[in-house]
Amino acid sequence: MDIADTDALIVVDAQNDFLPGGALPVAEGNCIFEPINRIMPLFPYVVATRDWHPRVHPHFEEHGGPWPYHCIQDTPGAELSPKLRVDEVDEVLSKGMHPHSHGYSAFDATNLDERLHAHNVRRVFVCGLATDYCVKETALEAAAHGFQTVVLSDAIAAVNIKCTDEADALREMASHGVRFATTEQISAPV
Ligand code: VGL
Repeated sequence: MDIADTDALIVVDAQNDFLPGGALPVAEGNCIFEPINRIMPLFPYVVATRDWHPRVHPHFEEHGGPWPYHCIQDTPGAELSPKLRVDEVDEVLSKGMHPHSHGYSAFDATNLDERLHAHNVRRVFVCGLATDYCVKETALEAAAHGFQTVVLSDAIAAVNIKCTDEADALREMASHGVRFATTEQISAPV
C-alpha cells in the first residue's frame, strides 16, 4: 500500500492516562509506539488527537458518566506520551471539551473534517487508543464523512471491558466499509 500525498495518519489519544500506570490504562497500550513511530515519517500529514476534558464533564463517574477521571486539561495524564515521536506530528487536535458530548470521535465538535479537506486528504489511516472507543468512533466517522478509511491493526489496542469488545469493534468498523492493514504493508511514496 503506497502512501500518496492525499493520505493522512490520525494517531488517536496516545496519552499518558491511557497507558499502563495512567488513570484509564489500556493493558497493551505501549505496543502501539514502535509501529506508529516507524510509519509516521511516511505520511505527508499527521494529526495526533488528544482527549482534553474539563474536570466537570458528563464523561466522568463523578458527573454521572461511565469513566474515572482521565485526560483532564493541563494535567500530566493528558499529555501525549513521551514515547510518541511528536516531532513527526503536524497538528495536535484536542477533543472531548464539549460539555454535552463524550468526544470519542476525533470529528466530534472539532474542525478535523475541514483540516483534512484543506490538506486535500482523501484517505485516512487510523491508529492509537483505544480500539473499542476513540479509534472505532473516529474510523466510523471518517468513513461516514467520505474518506477512505484504513485502520492499522498492529498499531491499536483495546480497553476490553468485556473480552469481546475488541472483536465487536473490528466487526462494526468492517461492516461500515473501514478496511484494515498492518504497518508492515505501508510503504513510502513512490
Ligand atoms: C477513550 C475510554 C474513555 C479512548 C476515551 O480514547 O478510546 N476510551 N475515553
